[in-house]
Amino acid sequence: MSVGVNVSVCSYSSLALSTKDFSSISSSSLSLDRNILRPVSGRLRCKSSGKRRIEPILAVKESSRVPELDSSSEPVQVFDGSTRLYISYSCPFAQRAWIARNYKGLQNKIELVPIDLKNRPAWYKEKVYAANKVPALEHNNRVIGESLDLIKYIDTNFEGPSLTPDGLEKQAAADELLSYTDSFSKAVRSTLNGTDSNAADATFDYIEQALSKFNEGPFFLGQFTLVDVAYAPFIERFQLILRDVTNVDITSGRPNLTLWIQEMYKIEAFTETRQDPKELVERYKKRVQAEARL
Ligand SMILES: N[C@@H](CCC(=O)N[C@@H](CS)C(=O)NCC(=O)O)C(=O)O
Repeated sequence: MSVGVNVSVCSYSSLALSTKDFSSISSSSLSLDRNILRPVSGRLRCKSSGKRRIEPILAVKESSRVPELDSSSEPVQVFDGSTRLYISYSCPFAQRAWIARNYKGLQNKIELVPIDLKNRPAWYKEKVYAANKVPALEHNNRVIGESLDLIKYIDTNFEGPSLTPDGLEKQAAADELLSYTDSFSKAVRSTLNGTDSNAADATFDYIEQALSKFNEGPFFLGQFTLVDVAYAPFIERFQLILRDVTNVDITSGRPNLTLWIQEMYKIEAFTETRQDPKELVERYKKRVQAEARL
């Protein structure tokens, strides 16, 4: 396979879902999601079937998302008592924190501040987050980063439905799965960049197995938790990219993963944060091509 090196999974805004995804979204979530999801027509190529077919697509109303701040934007009034979540619409790590904030119903408590990473405001590094990355949360006169820490922080320091699993056994399983997230991404990337053709398959087998452990619900620990939040942005991207680039359907022969994906697409806190799949894949390919030219 000749798809290049240094694979990352960031992409850009707007949202579209394939027929399969579309069918799994409840009508209630669509009607509630009025600012984000609007049906439009479009095409999505599905290489796994080898055919080009017309599929309905749901797209984000671009104007409904707050524009990203760039180098020309005025600095925000940092530490003025507001709570702000700095994200990029394209960043899967930031998406984790965004999902947690949405799920807990904190839309009015935590302001979303999207940053244009390609044309970052200088004040972001100087005044907000010295690491100069997203996500970052400004809360109680300090700034916290690192997505896995942040989703735990949001869960424990704010009101709303808990994302922490019940009981010691599930908490131990959560710790194990959260510590596996980097290995998971690394494995998929090594298949995408051609260094290990079997790694993605093996890591998705691990995920399938993990999803079978607690069977009182479709999520990793039965109930919806931080673990689902941590994996969702990555599984979403990898499903699309692997299908398009390697012609592999990660759900094939994996019923637990199939169900998990279907159920995730019923969670508005997640669907509100999704990117346009077609655009996501196109940007991925462009980036890989650019990296290959270096
Ligand atoms: N380990 C960090 C990774 C965050 C990260 O790499 N974010 C990317 C965007 S997806 C970023 O801000 N990159 C900017 C840069 O590295 O300069 C986390 O989990 O939050």
